[in-house]
Amino acid sequence: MLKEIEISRAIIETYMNELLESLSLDVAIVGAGPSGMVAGYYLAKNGAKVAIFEKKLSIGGGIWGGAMGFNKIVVQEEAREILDEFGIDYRPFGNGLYVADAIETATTIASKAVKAGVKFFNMVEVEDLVLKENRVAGIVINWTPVMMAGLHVDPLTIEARFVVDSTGHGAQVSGHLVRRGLLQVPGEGPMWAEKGEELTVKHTREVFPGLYVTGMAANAIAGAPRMGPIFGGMFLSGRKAAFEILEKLR
Ligand code: 48F
Repeated sequence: MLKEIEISRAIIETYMNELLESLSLDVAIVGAGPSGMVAGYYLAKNGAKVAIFEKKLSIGGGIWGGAMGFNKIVVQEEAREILDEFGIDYRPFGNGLYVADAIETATTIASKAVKAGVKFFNMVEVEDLVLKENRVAGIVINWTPVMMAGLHVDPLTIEARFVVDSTGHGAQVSGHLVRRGLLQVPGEGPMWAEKGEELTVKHTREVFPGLYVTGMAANAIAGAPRMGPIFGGMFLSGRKAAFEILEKLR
């Protein structure tokens, strides 16, 4: 017999156990876009305890819509090996460019990240950082609907050895240090695809003790150009952050 409260119990117990298990992490990634999910995948695959917090209901960030809703993405030669790592199909388009399906890309990266051990918490917004002795030591979380409704509800806290700001164009998590005068975020520059792609990987780094930036957030912090719907830099940025953090965790 199907009992409604048993269905409820199954969900509540399982979710709460995962949340409890994630109160103390090696790495808390904020934002389930391409750079955050790729970082999570490589971290978890190599033994780190990692969770991704995403404020929207859907994960995938800017992947789904390709460009202007045309749901294809472009990846350059340098990042093709990451499509291969995930087993995402692509088609050569000449000039060192490859085209992949946005839906396959988002779902495959998400699925491989979950299978590697990443815990996803969607509909959870990171509203602040934990800062102790001049080091980022965790994140402050709340339900997205609470934030949207502007309700006066106190948040919860997750402890992490490293936090990764993968929040995209707005570099929202780094913004919490900006408003305390601890960091500067000039914002991304206008479109220049080649430079933007190169710089997003270069600027992937620990911008404050305990805080890494990836993807478009890295360019926003450096005032570097946006690049539009080419995604190789996002993948390479996520992988770079993962391996640097893994090194530091050791
Ligand atoms: O924007 P997004 O896809 O970040 P990315 O990894 O990739 C950028 C590309 O999609 C694209 C591009 C390609 O060339 O330029 O734009 O840098 O994903 C960022 C995710 O972070 C979530 C947001 O909803 C999105 O899914 N996010 C933003 N702020 C918060 C957050 C927050 N405070 N808490 C939780 N999630």
